[in-house]
Amino acid sequence: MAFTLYDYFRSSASYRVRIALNLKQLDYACVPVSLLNNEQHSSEYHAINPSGLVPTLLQHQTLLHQSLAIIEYLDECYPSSYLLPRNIIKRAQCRAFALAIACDIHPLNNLRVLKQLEQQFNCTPAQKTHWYHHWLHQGFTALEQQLQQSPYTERFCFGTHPTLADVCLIPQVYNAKRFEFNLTPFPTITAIYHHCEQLEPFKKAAPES
Ligand SMILES: N[C@@H](CCC(=O)N[C@@H](CS)C(=O)NCC(=O)O)C(=O)O
Repeated sequence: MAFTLYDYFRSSASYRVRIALNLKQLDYACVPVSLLNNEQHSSEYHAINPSGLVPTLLQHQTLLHQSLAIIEYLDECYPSSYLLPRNIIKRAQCRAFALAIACDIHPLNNLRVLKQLEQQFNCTPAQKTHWYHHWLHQGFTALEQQLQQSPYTERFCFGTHPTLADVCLIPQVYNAKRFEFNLTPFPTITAIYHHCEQLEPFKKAAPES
C-alpha cells in the first residue's frame, strides 16, 4: 500500500483527502484516529502530527499535513486527472473557492472551537448549533452567489470534471446536513452535491463507507 492516511471517518478535512485519493485511483490504508476519544491529543499521534489534527498522509516515511497541501501534492505527483484547472485564472478561482471553505468556514466550526465555546463560555448545544449555522450561512451565501454567476459552473463547481473546489464542497455540505442546516437557499450547491454523491470516488470516501 503506497499511502497510509491517518483520518477520522467524520472529519471533513480527511474526507477531502479520501475523495482526492479515490479520484486519482490511488490505494491507501486508513488508520483511524478517533476524535470522539480524543486520540488526536495522544502523544503517539502528536509524534505524527504535532497540531493534533487529522488528516496526516504517510508515504514512504514522509509525513504530510494539511488536507489542501496533501491534495495539491497528490495532484502534482499524479496529474492523470487534474484537480486544479490548467488555466491559471481558473486555477486561482478554484483555489479561492476551496480556501473559502477550508479557511473561512471549516475552522470556525471545528470540534476544538465548538468545545472551547462550551468550556470557556458555557455555550449550550443550541447556542453551538446557532454558531455553526451562522458561519455556514455566511459562507454558503457567498459560494452560492459565485457559482450562480460563474461561467464555469456545470455539474461540478468548475466545469465537467471534479476539482479541488468539489473536493472541499462535498464534505462541507455533508456536515451541514448532519447539523440539520437548511440548504433550500443554496440550490446550485445542493445540485452539485447531489451529482457528486452519486459518483464512486465520492461515495467510497463518504463517512458511511
Ligand atoms: N486545516 C486543516 C484542518 C484539519 C482539522 O481541523 N481537522 C479536524 C477534523 S475535520 C480535527 O482534527 N479536529 C480535531 C479537534 O478539533 O480536536 C486541514 O485542512 O487539514
